[in-house]
Amino acid sequence: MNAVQEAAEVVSAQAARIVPVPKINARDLPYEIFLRDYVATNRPVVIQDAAPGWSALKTWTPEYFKNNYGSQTVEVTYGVRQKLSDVMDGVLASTAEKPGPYLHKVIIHQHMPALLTDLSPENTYAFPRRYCSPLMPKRFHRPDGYLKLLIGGVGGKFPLMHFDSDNAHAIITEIYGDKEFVLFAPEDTAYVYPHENSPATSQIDDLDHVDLNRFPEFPKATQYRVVIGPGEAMFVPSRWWHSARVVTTSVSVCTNIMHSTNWAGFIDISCENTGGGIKPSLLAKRLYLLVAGMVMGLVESIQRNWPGTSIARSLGYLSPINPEARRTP
Ligand SMILES: O=C(O)CCC(=O)C(=O)O
Repeated sequence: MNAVQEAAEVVSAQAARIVPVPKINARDLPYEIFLRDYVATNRPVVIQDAAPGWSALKTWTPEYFKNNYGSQTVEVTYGVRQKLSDVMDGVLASTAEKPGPYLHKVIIHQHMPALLTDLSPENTYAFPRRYCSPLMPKRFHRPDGYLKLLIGGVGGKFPLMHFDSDNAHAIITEIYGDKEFVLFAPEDTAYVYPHENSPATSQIDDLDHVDLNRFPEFPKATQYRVVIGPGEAMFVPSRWWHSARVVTTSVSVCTNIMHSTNWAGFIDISCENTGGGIKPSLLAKRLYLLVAGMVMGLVESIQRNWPGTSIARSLGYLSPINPEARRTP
């Protein structure tokens, strides 16, 4: 193929259908409507002004992290550990041509718990939170919500296009700067070329320069693109492929949502029988998860239908549908 043909191939890759992700202000998107129209239908949306009470929106700048956490050594990306002041220098020097580091391995409650007060009250759209439930099997139990800190400079990006494990939905709330998301629906999985031995990650790592010799079907995929800014939360439904790229130096947080809409898929994944044959332990696990899911579903509907009652308050911690329920002992 000559250079002209190559250029034409890149253009045709970029010409794949691009659809904007809807943005809706939180005042026009009550939580129940969010659940009904986006979570239950597994469609992406950006919620504007999703966490208006967060003081982080005023204080979390790159300088803030450098000044307050600069001496802390953190895991930046897979297996790479560095002092945060060095990471922040790299982030601030990052350019589209020479992207710096992208921090995505810091779990806030574990590594920088003092930051949690800046994220209070919690983003109400980041619920229900079955991960917090004591009924969740130990391996998946995340009492804190597993809130991740994400920081990158211009051109920096989350290292992989992927979908989240456990059939989880994700919600990423931007605090400082702007970040672009590109999403692909689960129906387009074949067109984004999952790795054979890692089926939740794509072989395509640069969406603007897709090699059509290797990935000829890519133009058949529909790209859902959106840039989010401070206060905006990107809802990524379960099994949706997503990649994130920094537009202007960016700080955000990310967590997962698990409830009735993605529970059946979670059971299938966590009880997958890779070896063949009947495995009684897997059948028992499946049965446990089915019953636990029913109990949590009941608790969620009690909280929805009788909010504020003592039964909703005393059971809410089994599957909190909002931050208040989570705090109930
Ligand atoms: O960097 C981002 O905003 C995406 C984060 C993400 O997809 C993840 O942590 O799984």
